[in-house]
Amino acid sequence: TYGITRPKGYNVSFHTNPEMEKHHFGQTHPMKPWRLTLTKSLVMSYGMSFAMDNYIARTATYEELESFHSSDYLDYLATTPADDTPRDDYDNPDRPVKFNLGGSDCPLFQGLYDYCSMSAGGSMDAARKICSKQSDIAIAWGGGLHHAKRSEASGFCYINDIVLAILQLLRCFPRVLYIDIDVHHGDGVEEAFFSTDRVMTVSFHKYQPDVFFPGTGGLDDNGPKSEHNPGAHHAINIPLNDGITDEQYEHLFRSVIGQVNERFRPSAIALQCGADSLAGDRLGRFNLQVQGHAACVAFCKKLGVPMIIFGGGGYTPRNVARAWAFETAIAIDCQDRIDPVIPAHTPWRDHFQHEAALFPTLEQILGEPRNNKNTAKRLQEIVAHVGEQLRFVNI
Ligand code: ZL4
Ligand code: CA
Ligand code: ZN
Repeated sequence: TYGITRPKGYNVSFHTNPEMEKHHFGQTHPMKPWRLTLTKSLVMSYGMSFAMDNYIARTATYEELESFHSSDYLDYLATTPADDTPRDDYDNPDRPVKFNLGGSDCPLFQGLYDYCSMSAGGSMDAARKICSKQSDIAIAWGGGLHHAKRSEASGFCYINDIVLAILQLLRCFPRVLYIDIDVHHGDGVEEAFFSTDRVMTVSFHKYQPDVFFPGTGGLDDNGPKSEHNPGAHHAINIPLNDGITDEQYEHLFRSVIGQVNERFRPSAIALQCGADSLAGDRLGRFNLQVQGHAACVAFCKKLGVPMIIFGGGGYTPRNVARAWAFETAIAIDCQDRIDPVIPAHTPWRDHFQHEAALFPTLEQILGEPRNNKNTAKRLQEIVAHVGEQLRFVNI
């Protein structure tokens, strides 16, 4: 092995479900659950499993899903064919699209309900380990599906595992900080906690209404200010442009999250680590390297509060696996001891020999950089606006 040992003084748990990884959204759909298999294969090849508590995620029960979602919606979701149904039994093009289920973004695929309950089960298990203090950091790469609404699927997300996990955390912690570094706006989580001051949401994302999904999350969108809403000013949005670099993003992240931490004093953190903010992502627009993306995880860890780390987007699977494996290393504090050259015995080196020759390390990712359209002036305005919002926040 690589001599990876347990971190001293704290515990990390790793929640996965190999059954979840086998599901398919369809041949050319960008969401590939097997990126979770790649991630786990890298984590195991490095010997990181020895430094964590490893759990096979439970499937969340209907009652658990009902703590956020409506029963109308869940009932319809549950009518999707089980894993073992032959395809032609349900592949009905005339089936109406209800609750946004069945379009090209959120297709009805075989085993969908199981896939959703496994994703949610992993995130809820992670939350329970944090609540019981058995884990200080709990990792659920199969979660992070931030667009799902109470009664609606949206943007490849059907069940909002993050909302379910935060609802668990709220049973034992007074204040939860939600941070979202996926390239898309974390609209479902933001909306779910619009009316409480016990959750603050902060999303960094590409923002260009009518062009880039979902089109919400402007700088001035800070939660409804109507009728003494305690949740007002508790939604922070960091709208960005194409091509943001590691240096800019890291500086912005430190300034924003540093200020938020001082003012809101979270008792737990929920961090969505969507890897579609990396350079070369099939859907993303940013220029982040693994180092820049992972610096966000390292910064949050240093705040010293218990934390759940979720996955999310990420559409260039080998880059996703690199980032999430490196971020797992940060969680167990072995990032300076692992060899950045990906071990020769990982299954993915066998499968992707060509790429392994060109990009043999964890940090090096494939993809052309994009033109940077973020000016220093605009980023300063953003930081200033966050400071103004936070003046309304009193704990
Ligand atoms: C695809 O190739 O912007 C779906 C979706 C399926 C297969 C073949 C069907 C071809 C790109 C995306 C038709 C595809 C038309 N297939 C998709 C407004 C849209 C309507 C749907 O990371 N068309 C919708 C959602 C976003 C839209 C992003 C990010 C999730 C997350 C967390 C969700 N939806 C325009 C697009 C393809 C597809 C190719 C696609 N969909 C790209 N962006 C979207 O935040 C997990
Ligand atoms: Ca985001
Ligand atoms: Zn995304």
